[in-house]
Amino acid sequence: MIKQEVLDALNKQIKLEGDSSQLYLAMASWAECQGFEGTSNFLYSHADEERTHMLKLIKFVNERGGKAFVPQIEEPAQNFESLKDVFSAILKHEIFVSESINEIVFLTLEHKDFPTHNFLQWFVSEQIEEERLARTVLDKLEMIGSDKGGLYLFDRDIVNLDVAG
Ligand code: OFO
Repeated sequence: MIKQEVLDALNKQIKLEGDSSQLYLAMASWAECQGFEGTSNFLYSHADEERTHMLKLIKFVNERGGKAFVPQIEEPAQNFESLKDVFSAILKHEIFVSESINEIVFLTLEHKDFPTHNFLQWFVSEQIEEERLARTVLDKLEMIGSDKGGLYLFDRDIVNLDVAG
């Protein structure tokens, strides 16, 4: 049976993954309205990925004899200055999510909860990938600056960057 403290932390993480999904969804919608079709598709699909992260946690908690808490949907940021602004916010958010995962991993060690520790390794690897992806995209956007042609090509080619699981 899973310890209450670990259960609480996992339920908090469920909410964080749900919030992540909403954030990507709002960014996708913003990008779509700005005419960045490739970027919006990338972000829509990422919103779905975040939802699968949330589901993974919900199922694990329930399988381990806990009760997953399905959180209320929070309103994410809706307006962004630029694509660079979007991806800076993504990187900041993913670093925050990684820290949250790392804290739960630490908690599982304190409680000698090795099954949860083992389960969370997937999230540890996933966060490395998500941060890497956000940094790669951001580096490209830094190079492009406000060059319209560059942004057009970026939006066309971003589909090739979506390698996160
Ligand atoms: Fe769930 O990986 Fe991003 O937040």
